[in-house]
Amino acid sequence: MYRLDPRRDAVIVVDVQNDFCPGGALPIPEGDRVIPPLNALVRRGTCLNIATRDWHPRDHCSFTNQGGIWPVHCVAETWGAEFHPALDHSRLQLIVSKATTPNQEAYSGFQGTSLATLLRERGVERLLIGGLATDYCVKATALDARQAGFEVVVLEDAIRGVEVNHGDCARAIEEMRRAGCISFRTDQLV
Ligand code: VGL
Ligand code: ZN
Repeated sequence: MYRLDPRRDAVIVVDVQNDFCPGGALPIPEGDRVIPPLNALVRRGTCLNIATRDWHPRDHCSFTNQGGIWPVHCVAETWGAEFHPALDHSRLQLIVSKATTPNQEAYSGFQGTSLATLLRERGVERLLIGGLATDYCVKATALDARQAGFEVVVLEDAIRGVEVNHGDCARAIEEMRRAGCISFRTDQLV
């Protein structure tokens, strides 16, 4: 069991957007399976609920048509960039958009945003992180959170990965663990 502390905990829902779920432009296998456990957690209302979103311009450098490695995805103000309709976004108190300029990639919710400052202003010390994708934005956000001095709990039943290469998710989880992240299932949180 792992006890939540409303005074110092925040949930970060990473990139639960249409394009990363089945039917989207960059679908992550079982991407939508992260939604039920994340909804259950944000609906408790115990912690500050934050979401990040990938929010790219049309000509973002990560797109293959610009020389990048990903298909066009999460273009700001389009369906693909919207939160998945099953995600209870009415419970989200802060939304952080990232990778919003053409020439910069940002997998981490901390990169080029004011997330660290926002968290410190609210007295947050510990982050419960779930969402998409384990081997990209979840990993980058968790590692940056550790660098910024936050405790990190990775929600192991509420993450899914792209797995471009076999073993990427396992390696990402190991990297997060080595950086001091711990992991729990959402049903272990009390
Ligand atoms: C992501 C690939 C490209 C992610 C974002 O949210 O993990 N992955 N852009
Ligand atoms: Zn992206």
